[in-house]
Amino acid sequence: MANWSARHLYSVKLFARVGVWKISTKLHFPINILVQSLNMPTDKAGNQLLDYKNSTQPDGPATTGHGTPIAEKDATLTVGPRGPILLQDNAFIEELAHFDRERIPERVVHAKGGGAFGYFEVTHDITKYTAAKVFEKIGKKTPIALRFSTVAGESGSADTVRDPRGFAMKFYTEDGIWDLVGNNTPIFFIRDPILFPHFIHTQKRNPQTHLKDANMFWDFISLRPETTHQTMFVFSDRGIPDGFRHMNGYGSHTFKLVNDKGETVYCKFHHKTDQGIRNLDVKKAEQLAASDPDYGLRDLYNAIANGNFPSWTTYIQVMTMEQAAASKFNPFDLTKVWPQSEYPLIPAGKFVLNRNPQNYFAEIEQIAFSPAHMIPGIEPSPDKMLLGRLFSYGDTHRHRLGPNYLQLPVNCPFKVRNFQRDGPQAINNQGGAPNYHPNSFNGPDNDSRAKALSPPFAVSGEATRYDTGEEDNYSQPRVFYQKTLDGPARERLIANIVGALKDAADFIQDRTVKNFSQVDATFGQKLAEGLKTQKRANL
Ligand code: HDE
Repeated sequence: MANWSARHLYSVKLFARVGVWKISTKLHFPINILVQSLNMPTDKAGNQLLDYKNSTQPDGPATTGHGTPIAEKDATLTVGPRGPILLQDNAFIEELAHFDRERIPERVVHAKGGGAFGYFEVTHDITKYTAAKVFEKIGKKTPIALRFSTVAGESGSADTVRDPRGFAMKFYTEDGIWDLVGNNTPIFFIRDPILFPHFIHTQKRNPQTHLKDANMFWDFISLRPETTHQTMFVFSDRGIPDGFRHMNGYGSHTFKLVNDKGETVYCKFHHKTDQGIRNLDVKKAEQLAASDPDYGLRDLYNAIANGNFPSWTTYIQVMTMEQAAASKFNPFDLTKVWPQSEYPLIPAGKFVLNRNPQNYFAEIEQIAFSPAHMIPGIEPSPDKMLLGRLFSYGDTHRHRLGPNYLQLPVNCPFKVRNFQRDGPQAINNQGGAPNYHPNSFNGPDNDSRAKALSPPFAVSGEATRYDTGEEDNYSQPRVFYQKTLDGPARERLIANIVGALKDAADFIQDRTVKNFSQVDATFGQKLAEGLKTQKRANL
């Protein structure tokens, strides 16, 4: 049994991470020729089944789930041609029973998304900051998975809505899985994780009407002005990226890096798109939402299937412990960026997506990211949002995918040796290895390298609940408004906010305008004017 498990896992992994690359690259050329000769559209996504047919042989008999051939696939077992159906028709019962269980809970946020596979390559030496094996030496390649998503909509919602985009990366390293679960924005709406379920409720449907509700959204935004920076980012041009390939990704949080001497620095991760930033204008995005709501998924699939592999360049920003202690702003506040003039981008590597999923459900729906999946050399910082997330993701996966979600092929690391056993769908149950620690029977033990790369750290302060709502909410948004955006971009920002805020109650509009006025008086004034014009138009 142990051998079977090991072989099974090995072959599944090989299939998932290596084999499919070979299959897909070999096949594109002949399929294109065939598609053209049949006068079919050349869109690879639209031709997926045709490609499948042309690359395979007829598959022999269909079987039941337990692998026995089925005599007649398209008819139930009945008494006479007009029925009734016999209970002994196991093939039929099994088919319906499985169908009844086909859906798993969709992600509570980031439900709509697409993803792909590829590799990360080190291009610059950052070993003076981190001993993480993924950054070990220039030229080193690590297999990766990446899932892109929108945040608020359901699994069937449009890809071209105004929303942050998820940018979740999984690195399959020899030291285990490292997940860098970021967004296309370097900041976030809130800085205390206790507010997250509330903030998300305002993005989702009103519990009575089951409709999106402008009052819920703008009420929360205006009552918690720490949302100002991210709200401005999302209502700027970058709020509707053109697909997933033309946007940057960010680790967003502050992390701690540890080098092989046990020395630590704080760090942020940035991934800049090599395709160039491209955004959709509002009209085009609305049209696409109606005509091709899966625009982002289709674009990604076709680009990769056509050998036009998207890539990104990874940089880090580094802050020493001393700089962090002396910093004027809180370096662990997720609503703030680290100014690049003070903390310049340091190049580290690049990554390429060169394989589409072989099966969406197995590899993308079931992929499970967690900020708690870190590897020696990369540690959490005191960022409260990050610490809140360390709990939430594993918890949601146990609910969505079950307690053994880490044994699914797309999630499993190259090697696991621990004392966890059993539970639903236990695939790698670790054979006869001891299931308790300490033991005298060759069970796994402590790792001195991991210990050295996890040096002790000091914490101090008085424990209480600190409401951080008023911690300098406007100075960075002011820089964004006055320096980052040019005149036309500011006008579009104002028009975009007016277009959404006009649906909220007057008192909420007033409070929101008051907040934005604290960023810049003209900004507030123009918003107020825009809202007035809207009202006049509606009379
Ligand atoms: Fe998430 N988030 N999040 N989030 N998040 C989830 O995990 C959560 C936050 C992000 O493609 C969930 O598997 C909390 C920031 C991405 O599968 C859930 C908090 C950032 C994805 C969850 C945050 C993110 C998720 C839902 C506040 C960017 C999709 C399903 C402390 C830096 C990953 C799931 C994928 C998904 C919780 C805030 C990014 C519920 C509690 C900040 C890209 O666990």
